[in-house]
Amino acid sequence: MRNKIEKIKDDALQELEGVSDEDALNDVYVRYLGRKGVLTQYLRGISRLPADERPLAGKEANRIKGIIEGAVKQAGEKLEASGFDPKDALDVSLPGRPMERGNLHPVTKINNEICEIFVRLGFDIAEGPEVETDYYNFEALNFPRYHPARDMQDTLYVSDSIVLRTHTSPIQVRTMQERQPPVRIIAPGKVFRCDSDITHTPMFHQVEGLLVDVNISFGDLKGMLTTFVHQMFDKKTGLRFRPSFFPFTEPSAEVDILCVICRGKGCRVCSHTGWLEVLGSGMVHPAVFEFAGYDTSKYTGFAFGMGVERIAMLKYGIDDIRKFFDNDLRFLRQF
Ligand code: 2U9
Repeated sequence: MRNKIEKIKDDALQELEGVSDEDALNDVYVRYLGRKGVLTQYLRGISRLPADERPLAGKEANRIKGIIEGAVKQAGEKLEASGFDPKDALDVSLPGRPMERGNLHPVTKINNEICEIFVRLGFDIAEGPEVETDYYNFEALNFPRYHPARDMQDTLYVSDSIVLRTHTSPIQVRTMQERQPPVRIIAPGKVFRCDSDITHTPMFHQVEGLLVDVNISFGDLKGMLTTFVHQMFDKKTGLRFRPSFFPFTEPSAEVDILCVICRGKGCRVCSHTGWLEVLGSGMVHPAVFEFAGYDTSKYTGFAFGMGVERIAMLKYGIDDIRKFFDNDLRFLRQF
């Protein structure tokens, strides 16, 4: 009996030595001194001993109970004094997490590249509001009242006469209203259209350009845009001007480059035509000059427009425009 009670005491004291938080201390207390604890059971067993052994065994057991209770109390005081709980541990000597280095969004990069090329060619950058009136977005650009582009299916209307701009052309209209030629500006910015699939998003970015002066010809337009394509892609990139139609330019032409994937042989990317459309252009329609109050007998000019995401897709070989807007860092980190 005596050996047994000594062992209970030694075990309890050893366990109390290793206690490092309040939960562990409570656990030791319950296992030794609780209602079903080892020592409590031992005390109950004394009543089954022969009558002459009971007084000594009881005395000894109570002495050990006092020792364990004292040790529990001491361990509790020690924990409280240290105020330390390993769960809250903070190792201030650990090195900090390295700062991640960010990078520009691919659309911002291509937008900057386009703008830099035209700034080097002598263009100024102009800006304007994203919420526009029907007048600046359509009327002053010679869109007939019932032109399909004005339809709700393409245009995001704020009210009957207020729209989210569908192109950055209103910037050029506002600039022409403010100043007389010579004008040589590019207009970058967000535009909005009610459209969504692998090549269209409801918001995308455009860079448009306008050059107005005396004696400006279609030859000037071709020279300027050929220089742009050679600087943006590659000096050897073949290009062609294909007749097109826009209400605000006449004549109009779309510019295609030789497919960047198959170099003209024909593949899935260029729909087996060998060519990829990169931008639209044309000589400014006299009606647009009339709206701006420019003398059409004196001035001519050319304009052009391109989708920034489309140029980025062609340059980086991306097949789905929506990847630019998913904000997936695994995609964005590649640029
Ligand atoms: C004024 C006069 C003329 C801007 C132009 C285009 C041709 C054109 C498209 C390219 C792809 C839009 O993003 S896109 O869908 N743009 O093809 N834009 S000429 O002409 C102007 C602009 C303003 C006062």
